[in-house]
Amino acid sequence: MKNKIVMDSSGDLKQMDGVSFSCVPLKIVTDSREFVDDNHVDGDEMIGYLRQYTGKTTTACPGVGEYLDAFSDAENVYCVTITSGLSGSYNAATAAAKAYLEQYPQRKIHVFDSLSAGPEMALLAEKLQELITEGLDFSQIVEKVTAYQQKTRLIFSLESLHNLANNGRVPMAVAKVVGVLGLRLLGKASDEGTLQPNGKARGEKKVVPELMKKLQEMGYAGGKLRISHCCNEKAAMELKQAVLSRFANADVQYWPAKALCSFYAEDGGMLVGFEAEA
Ligand code: X90
Repeated sequence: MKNKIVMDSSGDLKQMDGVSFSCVPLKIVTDSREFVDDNHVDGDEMIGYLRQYTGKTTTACPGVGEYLDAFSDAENVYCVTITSGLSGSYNAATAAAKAYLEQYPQRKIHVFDSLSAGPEMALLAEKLQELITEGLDFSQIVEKVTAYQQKTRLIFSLESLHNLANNGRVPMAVAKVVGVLGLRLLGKASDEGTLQPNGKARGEKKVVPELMKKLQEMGYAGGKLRISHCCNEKAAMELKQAVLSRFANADVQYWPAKALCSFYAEDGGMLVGFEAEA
């Protein structure tokens, strides 16, 4: 196998066409159950279980061994992880890359710290897929995807930050602001790859118009846009329609978040990755 894309499960992709691809699962762990975020986990069932579960829940990033298994026997590995600002996944992948090169010095591997999550990671994987298919060599691909990453952004709308706060990923004070009177927290991935609140939507109806405003403020001008949603296909569809009515030729897709992003984005949450012009 010549080229392979490896991404952790927070990228919300199950498979990719025309390229070798592996998704390395994170885990959601409760006292009585463990949900491995692979292609078999039933996200809706997990959300249902967690709704009635009152104990402590944590998450775990993939281990070095899991990354090594995913790198497998590829000559060129391109690995994309969730932000190192919120997870140990990037560190595990980097340690695995080091071990891989020690074992196979003639092979090549690059680990991209997405500084993001969900659909922005998917955009990076799609760019890798495109450049691999065009037949570019390893160093050109790394250079182009690194440059591309400067143009991609992530924004989101969250109805609850309970799990983020309980797991120390946002300050409790930020989480407390939401969860009142249908308020949704809007935010973006900061340059450091952490969660940066930047607005509120009062009620579900305001979410799509507010996200449209944010998109345009942040330089979206009709490029690729990807949406992951947690049990909120309605809002994802509405956002797609709103984007297409403003930018008729935009390439917009949406899909359900896998388990890790569903756990943190929670019921109703929506993540939007997009290409910015500026
Ligand atoms: O290593 C682990 O246990 C995983 C920890 C992941 C924590 C954050 C996941 C965020 C998922 C929520 C909103 C988007 C925030 C993105 C900021 C960069 C999605």
